[in-house]
Amino acid sequence: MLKVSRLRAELESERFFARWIFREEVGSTMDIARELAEAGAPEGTIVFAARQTAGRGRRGRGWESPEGGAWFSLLLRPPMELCRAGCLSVLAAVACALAIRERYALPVRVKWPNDLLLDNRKLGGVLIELAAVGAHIDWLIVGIGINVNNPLPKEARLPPLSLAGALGHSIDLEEFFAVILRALARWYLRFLQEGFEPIRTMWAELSALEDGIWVQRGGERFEAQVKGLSELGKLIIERSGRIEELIAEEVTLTLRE
Ligand code: BT5
Repeated sequence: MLKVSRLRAELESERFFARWIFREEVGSTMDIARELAEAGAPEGTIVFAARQTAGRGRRGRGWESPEGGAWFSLLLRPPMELCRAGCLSVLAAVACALAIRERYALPVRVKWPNDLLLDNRKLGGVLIELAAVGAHIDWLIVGIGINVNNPLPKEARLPPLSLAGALGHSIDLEEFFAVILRALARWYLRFLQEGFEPIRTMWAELSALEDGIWVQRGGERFEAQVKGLSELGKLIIERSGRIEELIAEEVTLTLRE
């Protein structure tokens, strides 16, 4: 069980987190965060759940969330255009990967747009949901799921892995949250001040997409070479000699063996 008072104490100096909501069990933390966002909750509102009964991933996929893992949603109100939303998914993945690398000395990598990988196994993922007013973001919820001490799904798109599994022992969940949340707050505030460039640079160092990839887009599947990340967080690829940009919502990528 997450000890809420301890987590609060760990993050006392972190002014960014405006409001904390803890639940034992929810359908999805995304739904609660969305209701709060629509009711005008401030940036920095965070919703945690010990377990989710209907956790979700991207594109209608499910997310298994039994007790022992880190399942939460963070409400942001970045004052920017909708076209920059893709940057936030990359920001969240990069911040989590760096935090885990620093604290647990594990070589976590990021797979655009939203996976956290360790030895090509899936440690966690990021899900973004948002609403716009005109061309601007009204609210944006960063949903993060990371396998920590929890049992893993029997079947998954990528072989799953937990931090406890990687380290060979269970870890202190409150400390884990504190490490992750601190990194998210720092990178987000830096993003607001300095833009996407520092994150893009880190992404290039952490990316698991070094070689060729398979791209699944609608009914189409093709091989491509990764060239980098655009200023808007889109993936730049080369396909049969032509440069294209991929939009996160439209594609699923597989690493080429
Ligand atoms: C993701 O989706 O990776 C985004 C996951 C975001 C989950 C968080 S938890 C807090 C917040 N509340 C929510 O309801 N969601 C967010 P995607 O790339 O689409 O991966 C989904 C796929 O991963 C599934 O189809 C499964 O194959 C696999 N999967 C499900 N549960 C998993 C787990 N615990 N660990 C590893 N893989 C899993």
